[in-house]
Amino acid sequence: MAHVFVYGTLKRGQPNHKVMMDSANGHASFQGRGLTMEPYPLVIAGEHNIPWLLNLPGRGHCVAGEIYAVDEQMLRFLDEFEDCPDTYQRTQLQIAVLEWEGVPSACEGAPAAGRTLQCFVYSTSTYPPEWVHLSYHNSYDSEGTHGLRYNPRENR
Ligand code: PCA
Repeated sequence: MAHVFVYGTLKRGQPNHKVMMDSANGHASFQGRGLTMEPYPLVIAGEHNIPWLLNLPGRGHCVAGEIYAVDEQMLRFLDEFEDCPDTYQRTQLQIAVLEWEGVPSACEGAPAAGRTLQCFVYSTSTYPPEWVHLSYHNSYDSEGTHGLRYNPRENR
């Protein structure tokens, strides 16, 4: 079992959330909401308006997202889905827990709101340099006021 922090299209209500809920891909269970401990640039880029966390700690904002407990099968599926390591790279980040719905904090090793947790995250170090000059978001919503509508994979 591993923890994955998702900040983009994999979140609830976002265009790719369904792949995490499909048991054919493995198992993922929502644990809570979190925030990156360090600021990172979260940009929406490219012709398909895809969200990217640029692996440039110290710039941008602390980014909000969701924490999932996933099994090995789901982790492998997500690696493939995110074209890791060619497009996104999966690294570990320290995440501050904002709200926790997972096992109660009385249970050994379970975090509570206000605690931090190491999570896998799909970010990128292999982006075009001009992306650094895009607007930095602190939370992603494909329908946000930025107007950069995500182009779903099935439409490409
Ligand atoms: N999917 C992954 C990375 C960016 C994206 O759209 C996520 O939601 O965290």
